Amino acid sequence: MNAKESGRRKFLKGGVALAGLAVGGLRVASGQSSGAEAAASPHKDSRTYGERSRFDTAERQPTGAAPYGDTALVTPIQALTGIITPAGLHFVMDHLAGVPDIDPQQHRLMIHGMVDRPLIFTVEELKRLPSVSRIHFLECNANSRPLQGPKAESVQQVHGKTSCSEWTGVLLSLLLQEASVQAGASWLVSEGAEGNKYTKSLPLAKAMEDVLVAYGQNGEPVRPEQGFPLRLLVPGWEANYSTKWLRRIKIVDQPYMTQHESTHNANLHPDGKAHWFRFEMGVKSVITRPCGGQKLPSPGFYEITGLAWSGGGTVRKVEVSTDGGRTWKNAELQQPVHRKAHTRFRLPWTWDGNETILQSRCTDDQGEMQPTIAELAKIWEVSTDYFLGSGVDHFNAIQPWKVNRDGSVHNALFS
Ligand SMILES: Nc1nc2c(c(=O)[nH]1)N[C@H]1C(S)=C(S)[C@@H](COP(=O)(O)O)O[C@H]1N2
Ligand SMILES: [Mo]
Repeated sequence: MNAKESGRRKFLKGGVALAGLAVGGLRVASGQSSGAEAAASPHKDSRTYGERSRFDTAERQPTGAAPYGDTALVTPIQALTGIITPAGLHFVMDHLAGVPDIDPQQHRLMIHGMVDRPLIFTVEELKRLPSVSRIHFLECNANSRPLQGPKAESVQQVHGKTSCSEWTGVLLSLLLQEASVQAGASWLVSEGAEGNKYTKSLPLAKAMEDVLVAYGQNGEPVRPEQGFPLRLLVPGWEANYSTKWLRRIKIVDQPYMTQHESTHNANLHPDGKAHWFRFEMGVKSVITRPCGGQKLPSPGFYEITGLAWSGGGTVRKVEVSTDGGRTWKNAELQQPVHRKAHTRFRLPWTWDGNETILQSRCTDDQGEMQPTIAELAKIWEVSTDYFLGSGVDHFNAIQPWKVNRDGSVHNALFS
């Protein structure tokens, strides 16, 4: 027997002795094995950059609700814990050109237009400047659009166009001060580096408030799908302002109505008028467990949990109803609650086995409360059926999930 083997034997013996000590106290697995000895992971070498377990199967999904047939992948928000979306599960919205393969050494960010000092930065030069890290959600304006058919049961398909990360970068206000913005400037146009030159107009006041030029996401460089090596991060606003693969910012004196934003981001209303620019995302929450498509195995205890957020500020309160809206209880909010960030809420619940409806509603620090679909229809002066149309944006109505006696959970938005 070599030294290694005898060491292993001693260890096994020691293990048996420990199990003996525990008898009577804990429920020990005496005489049983604790499962087969773990085989080596079949993955490629994961020591230099780790991979998740092969038993963890949560994935982004393509969604048929892609507004223009572009790449649209949605986050499995039902599988998330806490408030951070793992980078590999962050939702993805790309218009036409796909993800560019950018060498950060070659990449430049140019700031020009109505400025006294036009500037060009390399990524390394940006990293020398004072940085900030902030936790913020991104949400596509088309998120939560009511769906019909089997997809409507899936919280991922309906509400998965939102994700939340810790973003690190330089405040855009700092770069604009360096460039010295001229009097009369009021907007900027940002441009991405992909083939079709994604462009988007942004009011200068917002740019000076809390917008980031981000190079970091959850402790590592921004992922290629999210805009490597640089993206704009416009907190709380429709994610289409957050230009990925950012390479140019032009300071101007009016919105430019670029080809992309005029054809894709204008929002037609039933009266034939269109909203050209919409900004802040509304106050919203959704229960992610239990949620549509899931099945409760039996009556008994369940923790109800979900996510809440508001483009206008900070989540102050999330109420949960487990009786079809007759009574509401305050859920516990995971601390600290971050501004313009996903906020995790939790409420203990015991299911008695009867049919019921679960729903959550969020109130933010501006006093805005999430509406029911009937209230939203009133505000928009439309019938609730209007929301089944394909052009609906900024839909933030309360999401009811119906629990049937067999434990199955269904989307009850239209019942
Ligand atoms: N360069 C570039 N930036 C872009 C887009 C794009 O197609 N190209 N899509 C926008 C839209 S519509 C959304 S919803 C967000 C999505 O960001 P994500 O893919 O990191 O989730 O990026 C925005 N920024
Ligand atoms: Mo979007």
